[in-house]
Amino acid sequence: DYVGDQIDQHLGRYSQADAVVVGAGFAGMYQLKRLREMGLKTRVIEAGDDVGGTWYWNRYPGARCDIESLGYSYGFDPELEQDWSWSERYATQPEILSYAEHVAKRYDLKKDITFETRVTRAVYDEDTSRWTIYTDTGEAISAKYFIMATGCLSVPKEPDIEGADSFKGPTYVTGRWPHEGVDFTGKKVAVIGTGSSAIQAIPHIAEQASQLTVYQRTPAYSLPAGNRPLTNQEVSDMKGRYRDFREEQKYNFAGIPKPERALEPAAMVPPEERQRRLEEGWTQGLTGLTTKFADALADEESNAIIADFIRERIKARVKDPEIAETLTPYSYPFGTKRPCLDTNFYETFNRDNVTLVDLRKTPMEKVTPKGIKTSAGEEAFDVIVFATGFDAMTGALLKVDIRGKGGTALRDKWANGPHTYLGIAIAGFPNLFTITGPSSPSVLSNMMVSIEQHVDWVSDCIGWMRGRGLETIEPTEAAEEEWAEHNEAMANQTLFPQANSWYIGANVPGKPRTFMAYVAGVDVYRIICDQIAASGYHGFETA
Ligand code: FAD
Ligand code: N01
Repeated sequence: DYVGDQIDQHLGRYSQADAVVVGAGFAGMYQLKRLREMGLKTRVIEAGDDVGGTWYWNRYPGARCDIESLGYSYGFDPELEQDWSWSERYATQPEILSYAEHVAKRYDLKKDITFETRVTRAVYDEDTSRWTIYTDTGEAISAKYFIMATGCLSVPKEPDIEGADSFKGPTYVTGRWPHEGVDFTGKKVAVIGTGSSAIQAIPHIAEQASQLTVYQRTPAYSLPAGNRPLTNQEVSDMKGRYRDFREEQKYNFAGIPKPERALEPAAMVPPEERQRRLEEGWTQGLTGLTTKFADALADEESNAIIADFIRERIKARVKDPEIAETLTPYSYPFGTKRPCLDTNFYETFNRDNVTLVDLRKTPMEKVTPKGIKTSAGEEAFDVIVFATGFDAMTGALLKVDIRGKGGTALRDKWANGPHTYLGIAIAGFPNLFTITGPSSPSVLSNMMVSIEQHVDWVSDCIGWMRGRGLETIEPTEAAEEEWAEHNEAMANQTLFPQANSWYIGANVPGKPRTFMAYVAGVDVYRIICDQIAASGYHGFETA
């Protein structure tokens, strides 16, 4: 590395910036805008060849948002929200990507973004209090502030199925879908997985493929999306009250103001009223059912009322009772893995060209050159689609070799699971900030709301430091430890730890199991973050 550095210096591939931001998804784009407005020379480095992050990479058929589009958008500029109009209740991936393009153009962001470039390594120098950030194109950038806006769900999980590379036909990963699309017409297709991505893609693939076989390990709880075009009236009503709505988003549990969370636990709600609430919640999207009882995610009996209701509805959507039973989830409480919204997912299994394989009964053995082998035998396919998820929360952070004070590797520090202060900063890694990092509410919320809150907090913190002539900021070990304990205590008051979810790293073999999101809500979390800033950054050390 030393020799490489010397060569780079000699060739002049060292550059200077005030801040380097990694990632040009919604987090990196807004971070660039904020820092640039503060007068910082900012470079954004992005692996893809355009902006949009998640919505750039996940181009699989049926990909769309499951937070209502009027709320899944930036709130930082009252003019931006007036000059963009969403067309459907839940926006498609292409529409969200064109929104990202629109934002990039409006604020002229691309001039400071270097595309098709991956950050591979970052080293903190205690003598200069600066980071050197290295890229796979041989550039090294020296910067005072180093911001990882690399996404919670941006690194597809490495295939953990034996022989995954041996298949002779084409394979596709939902999170790295080809830009030109895939034509499944006349093909015999296998889809592995039944998480959110698979649930969106399967109905579309089934319409094209001659034969589709779905390999399911754990059934999901999925609710009907009830997607539809938005009326002009709905759009203009929201435009009339957007400013109020943005405030409601900020001080709501999940950044989704409607429906409001009930205050009573299920036990206090009479049976008829329970039923009324469940039926109402069924049509109200992602948080429709979890908001119906105050203890929906904390009490097993309360949760079971909701789960039973969903199970009945799933069974009513599938004609063959055996297939219906296989698709019905029992092994974990509702909401402890991220719930899904679907359009015709369950009905797809009523089609003659679709088969469901229950991997709990006939476990996956391997992928072969011809197809897939389970304990029941081998099946040949033309195409395999891996909808097997992501190395979530820590994947993108740990892919970069980040070295803090004393040369400590972040990978070593996090060997037993990620420790951060507020999900934003890490002891021993001064001036490094993580947008929606582990131990922040991030993935349990409307991420646009969480992203904006983090970017604003980080930008304000940098502004505060500059105003005082401070060079560095980092959390104390004690503050980090206290935050970790608080996180764990909060998670343990809920049912979340009961599921083998990606929230706890259970989906990636060998990954340490810790609950990686802050469960107390974005409203509570925002207040904590604001109070910490107002106190002069309690829990941080500055120099
Ligand atoms: P990303 O959009 O993931 O952007 C991170 C960027 O960093 C990527 O472009 C990546 O290429 C780049 N990057 C990473 N590492 C490096 C590196 N080392 N060098 C250079 N570049 C790098 N959230 C919701 O709230 N509602 C939804 O409905 C919703 N739907 C989703 C659907 C899908 C299919 C997925 C995968 C996620 C969904 N999410 C949803 C979560 C979504 O990730 C966030 O809403 C949001 O888009 C994240 O933005 P981000 O900028 O933080 O990260
Ligand atoms: O990934 P997942 P995803 N053998 O991890 C199965 C967001 N998102 O890409 O549960 C066999 O949820 C795995 O089975 P199991 C959202 O936050 C949102 O679908 O591990 N099967 C599971 O069924 C979401 O939660 C939207 O037993 C294997 C599936 O693959 C997150 O992204 C759309 C396997 C993976 O499901 C991730 O969703 C898409 C193996 N070896 C994504 N390995 C919206 O709608 C994994 N599986 C907004």
